Amino acid sequence: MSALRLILGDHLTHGISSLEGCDKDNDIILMCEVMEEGTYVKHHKKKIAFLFSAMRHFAQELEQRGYNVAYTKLDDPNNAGSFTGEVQRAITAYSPDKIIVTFPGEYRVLQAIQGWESAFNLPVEILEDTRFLCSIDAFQNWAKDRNALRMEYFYREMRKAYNILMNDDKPEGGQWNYDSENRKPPKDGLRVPAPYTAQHDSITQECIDLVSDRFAEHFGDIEPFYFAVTREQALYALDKFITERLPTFGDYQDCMLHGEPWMFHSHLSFYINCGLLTPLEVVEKAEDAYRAGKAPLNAAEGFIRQIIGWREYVRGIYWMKMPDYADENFLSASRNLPWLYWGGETKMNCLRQCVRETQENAYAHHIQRLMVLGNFALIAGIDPRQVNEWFLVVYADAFEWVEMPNVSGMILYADGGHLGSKPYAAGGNYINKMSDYCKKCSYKVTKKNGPDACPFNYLYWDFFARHEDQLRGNPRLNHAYATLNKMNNEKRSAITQDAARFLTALDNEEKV
Ligand code: FAD
Ligand code: DLZ
Ligand code: SF4
Repeated sequence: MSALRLILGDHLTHGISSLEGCDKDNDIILMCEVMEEGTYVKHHKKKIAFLFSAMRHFAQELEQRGYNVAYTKLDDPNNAGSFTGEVQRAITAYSPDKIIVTFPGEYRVLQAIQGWESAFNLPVEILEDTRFLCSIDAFQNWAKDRNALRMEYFYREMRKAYNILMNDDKPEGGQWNYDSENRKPPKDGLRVPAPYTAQHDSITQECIDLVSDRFAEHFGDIEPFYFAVTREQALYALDKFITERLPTFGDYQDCMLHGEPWMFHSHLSFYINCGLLTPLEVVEKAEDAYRAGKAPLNAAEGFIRQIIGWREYVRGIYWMKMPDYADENFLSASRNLPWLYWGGETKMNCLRQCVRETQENAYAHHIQRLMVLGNFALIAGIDPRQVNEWFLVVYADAFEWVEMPNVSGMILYADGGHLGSKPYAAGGNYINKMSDYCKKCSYKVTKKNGPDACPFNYLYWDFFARHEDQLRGNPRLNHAYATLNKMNNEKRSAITQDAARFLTALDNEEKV
């Protein structure tokens, strides 16, 4: 008996379930770089080079551990171009008795895998992805009897189940959540530590050259390239985060500073999502730092909540709601994604900064994704399919299971409130409070109307006015609707006219 064990680009963990019980003498480990995965959406160049290099390094480690690895490089002349084609080729070459694969991170890939049993007339075992702390079934059990799903309650269950930041059966410090302590605005002279920059070896250089050649027209800068591509490097990046950034992670979690793309965030999502790090080990390191007195509770709790709370929660929602999730559009948003998301010129400094940093780094931190890029997409009424595609393309950590709930659920309210209790719409004031972007902007954040007023200000009210029928019944929006309804006709018509003028210019690809 021999098995063909397929390791996908986000399965790069030595303890992955598809390697369990492997017969090193007879089983074949298949890994493949395929054009279909690189182009079904046109991923950022850095994302592709990162994944290819991490895959090649992982394959090398597997070989060193005695596995038989069949690795297809993208430029192999025999490359069949897709997972299905490569599995077919491996079956012809090795005649395995069965195929084993860990549950994939995208519904599209799951569908392809589910077709292999009949296509190849071989048993296919799809194993649980045990790197996640909550299985898909466990999430559905948790969700099934609830009218409304809320991350906070799910998160508490996870804390208890894994005994993380617990004091017997009570939350450490007496509170489950220290979010209110995590919203400090940036103070003058705030010093941000330099981010981890890995040196690249010949394998990474080969991937950079390959991507520059084959994906030349894709969005994004390929160099400089500083991602960790091995577990050893990713562990180093983790340690560096724990010592240098975690202590202030909580305080400045929501801050944005001109020219500071990394802030006090961990920049570990790429490594966790592709498997170089596991979520549990990252969380345990953060808890250890807190227990050793090296990080305050608000920082450790805030960080841990993102991983065992949000990360697991969005995955649960994705698998519970797919495939219909991809088509949801509660607010019937239909505007085309403006060119400025691809680097087109804009006078809005916040958007310009966030897009430029995304282009350079294949990374933007959470508050940039949520409050600038996402908030604008929401209040400008951009088509969820196009917004989802953009977010899947541009970030090196983007896989559909995590990207789609954040986009359709968290920023666009396209699911009508399944993931979050209200749309995350905000005017320019919030961006001004949490960043220094407005100081260098052509628009005036303090002005509410007129050609030089911050567009976020009137688009915000125009959004609530446009969607009054769908949103007014939401108790969390009572305050917003009370304020809107107190506005006199003159004010309301100024908002409508400014929004119409701005959105027409946006649609005409004028520089706004
Ligand atoms: P940190 O701020 O240091 O957070 C620590 C870790 O918590 C992250 O590494 C990540 O694993 C996890 N995390 C934090 N927030 C979330 C969240 N909302 N959902 C899931 N995990 C979370 N994250 C992705 O991994 N891939 C995506 O494609 C992605 N798309 C997003 C799209 C939008 C519109 C928004 C608002 C958020 C998105 N996120 C995504 C979540 C979050 O922005 C990123 O995980 C985070 O910015 C990664 O940077 P970091 O590692 O420095 O995170
Ligand atoms: C994103 C991506 C890219 C660009 N290329 C590959 C690839 O060549 N081979 C591979 O195994 N995976 C790749 N991936 C990740 C997949 O598109 C997909 O997200 C995961 O396989 C889902 O588990
Ligand atoms: Fe962004 Fe408005 Fe501030 Fe300009 S003024 S940076 S558009 S929030």
